[in-house]
Amino acid sequence: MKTKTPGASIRTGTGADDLRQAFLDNLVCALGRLPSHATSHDHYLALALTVRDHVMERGVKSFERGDTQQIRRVAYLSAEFLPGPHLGNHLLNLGLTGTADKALDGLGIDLDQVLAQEQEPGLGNGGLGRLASCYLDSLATVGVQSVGYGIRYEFGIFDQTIRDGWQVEVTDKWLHGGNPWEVYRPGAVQEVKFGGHTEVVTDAAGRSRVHWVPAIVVRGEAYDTPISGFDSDTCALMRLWKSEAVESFDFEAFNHGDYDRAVEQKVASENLSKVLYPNDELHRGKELRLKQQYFFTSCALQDMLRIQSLRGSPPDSFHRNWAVQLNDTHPAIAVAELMRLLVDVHALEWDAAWSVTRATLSYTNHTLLPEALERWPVDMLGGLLPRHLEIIYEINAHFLDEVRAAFPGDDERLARLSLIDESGLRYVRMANLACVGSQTVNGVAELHSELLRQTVLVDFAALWPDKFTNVTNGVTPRRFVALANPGLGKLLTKTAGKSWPGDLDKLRKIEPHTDDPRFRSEWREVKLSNKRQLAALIAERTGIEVAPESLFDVQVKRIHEYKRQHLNLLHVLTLYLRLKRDPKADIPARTFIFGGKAAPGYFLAKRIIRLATAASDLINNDRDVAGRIKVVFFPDFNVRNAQSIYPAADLSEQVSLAGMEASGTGNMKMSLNGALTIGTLDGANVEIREAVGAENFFLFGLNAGEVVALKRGGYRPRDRYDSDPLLREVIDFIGSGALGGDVDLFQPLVANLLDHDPYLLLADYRGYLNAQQRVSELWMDPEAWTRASILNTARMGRFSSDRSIRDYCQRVWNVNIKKQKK
Ligand code: B1H
Repeated sequence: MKTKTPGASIRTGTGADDLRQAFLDNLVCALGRLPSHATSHDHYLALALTVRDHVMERGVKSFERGDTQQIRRVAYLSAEFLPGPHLGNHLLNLGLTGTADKALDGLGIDLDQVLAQEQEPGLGNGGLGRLASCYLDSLATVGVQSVGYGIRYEFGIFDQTIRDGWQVEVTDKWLHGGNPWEVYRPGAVQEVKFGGHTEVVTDAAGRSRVHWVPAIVVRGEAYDTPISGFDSDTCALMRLWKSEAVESFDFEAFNHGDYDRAVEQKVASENLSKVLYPNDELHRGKELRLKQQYFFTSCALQDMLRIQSLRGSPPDSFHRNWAVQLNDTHPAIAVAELMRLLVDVHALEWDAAWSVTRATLSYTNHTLLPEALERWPVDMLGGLLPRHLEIIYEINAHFLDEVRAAFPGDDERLARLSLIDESGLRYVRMANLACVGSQTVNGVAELHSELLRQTVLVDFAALWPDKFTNVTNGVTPRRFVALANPGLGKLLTKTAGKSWPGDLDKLRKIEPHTDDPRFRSEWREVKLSNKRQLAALIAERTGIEVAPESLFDVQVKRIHEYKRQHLNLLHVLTLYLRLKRDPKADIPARTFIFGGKAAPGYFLAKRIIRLATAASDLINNDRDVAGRIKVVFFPDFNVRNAQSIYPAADLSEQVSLAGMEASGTGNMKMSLNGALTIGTLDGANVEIREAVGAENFFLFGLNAGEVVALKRGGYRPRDRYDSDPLLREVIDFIGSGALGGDVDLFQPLVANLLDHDPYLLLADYRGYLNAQQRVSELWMDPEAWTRASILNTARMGRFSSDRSIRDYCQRVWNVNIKKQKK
């Protein structure tokens, strides 16, 4: 930390010759491959190492600046990150795409083929993990010093294949070909304790301290991946922790011939970072998951304290050096862990430590779904983290005193606010812990933040109204427009100038061109070309031929009942039945594209996939509807595939039941790429509609208030079925066995809809059909459609994740950002 980095570097020249030479050096010296024998994968590794040098150089220099200036850094604690393939994105950010192309071309190597070699790190389930990665991208871009802390899962989210129409999970092996982006940090190793008991001891100063005697200690090893910013000299760091045994071997057991026991402990320790839990928005209460959460949170906080001390700052000013954001409650144990580190390890008084903790941490809530709210049995948490349970009890005692003072005699409120749920088996409520220990609490879209204050966190909002704020999610326009949709990018640059990727409000500049026929036709040409490319990919992956000129109607996201992919399928099958009845019906050609993974244990979600593939088989092979409708289930929806799908979407399906989707971010990505949305007043749809204009958005369905009222009034889905012949026909069709397979295949879905329908599909069915009719009508007027498409892109500037990060800096982190670039 004391020696300065040299001003000039040796290997990071930015000409094509420099790049080519560095590439060859890496191929031969780092990888030991002769150029004449190298494979495309070797080329990828060599180019990645070359580009990493450039990114690292920026990273090191920006961290050094942060140290000398003693600025407040942001630590984003997240159990998930979904960065997507790095190479193309770095080239874009560094402005080196053309140079790399030229450098490789001189060696007869095709850059696209090289880019295709990268295995993406699937270290997340969906939106929450992707958001974390968009935020690191934007932190680097706007010039905020930051570290994203998480887990280096050996196996990330499974790869999805479709066999006989069913989802089959295949183990993700992202590390098998080697990972050129990460750098192991031997200096940043941490120890993490589990189990055991606590003792009160007297320290050298004669002060009583709690000493935790663990049963097990695990090593956390840091792996750094630099995240570049767009046209920025700042670089973010993604620091992921891998668990290892402290002692790689129990030699005593080994020497006594007990080989199994000798490796047992090692295996158990390594298991902590072995695999990502693939449940999106479902808390299952598994002990290994709690261990994972504590493991990475503890490593992160200890690492921050280590850096703090290297900077020469005392622990009681921790909050001046670090703003720590909790990405949902997955790292919420940080509240107790930071207290433990400050009080037990760094000898701060309780009250001082509490002030520091509260001034450091902030909490983002990402869901209102009750099944996602994390709570841990007191016994489990106490067994694993005995000291933390003591600390949680003490925090709770202080906190409940405060509540009693504010609301004397209100025991019910006290019970609701308590960190411990005592209504039956006792649980620690992680959202309550996060609220109490945080400076600021936010939701991820205006509606969601409002509903948070009115429902899940209503008692906290009454107690501390000023703690609550909103930061609407955003997405990075670098990856999701410039990189994913270069055709559109070129047109935008030609029309709005080249600064739009770093200043997305500039997209407004295309609005005056909306009525220019030439611009419109260029716009259509870009979309059509993206659709042709997607059609080719669909043919390659599924064997299905689709017409690029048809309306591409897209729903890609995790499969979940609340997201209502089955409502979309009700529409698909309704159209099919209509075409069978009336072959001349004036319905424009459509291609319905579905994609998304179901949690492996989520029975109904898997049936929804099966319904989509059954509809696909039936419809695509029925000559009566040939040229009219097609249905595709695109397997293995991940970041790479998303980059091919979003740019080709005409219609973006955002049809969750109002009040259920906290924000959504796919909605933003598609609208930015010129898709029109059909959607409910849910999550960020509300703000997207406001931004793009109600006339450029197909709204339908109950709003959140109506949903509550309908449920309260005793909703009876069967009444809807009985009174609506079209609905009856389509549901009967699904239940009839006509879709192929076993007659009972879809009974569970049908029964669920008729007897429960928890997400009110039958209530929204008619409204949805009507909105789809409006979609078809507008599509038949290509000029009007194009106009609406252009306006979507032009008005989506505020959904750049750069804006979200600026909001966080101002409303949450109290961090200054460098002046916006011109
Ligand atoms: C979101 C999750 C989530 N909300 C638990 N909650 C998980 C919860 O593995 N787990 O235990 C994993 C994920 N993910 C999503 O966050 C919301 O549903 C979206 O609406 C939102 O856009 C996204 C980012 O804020």
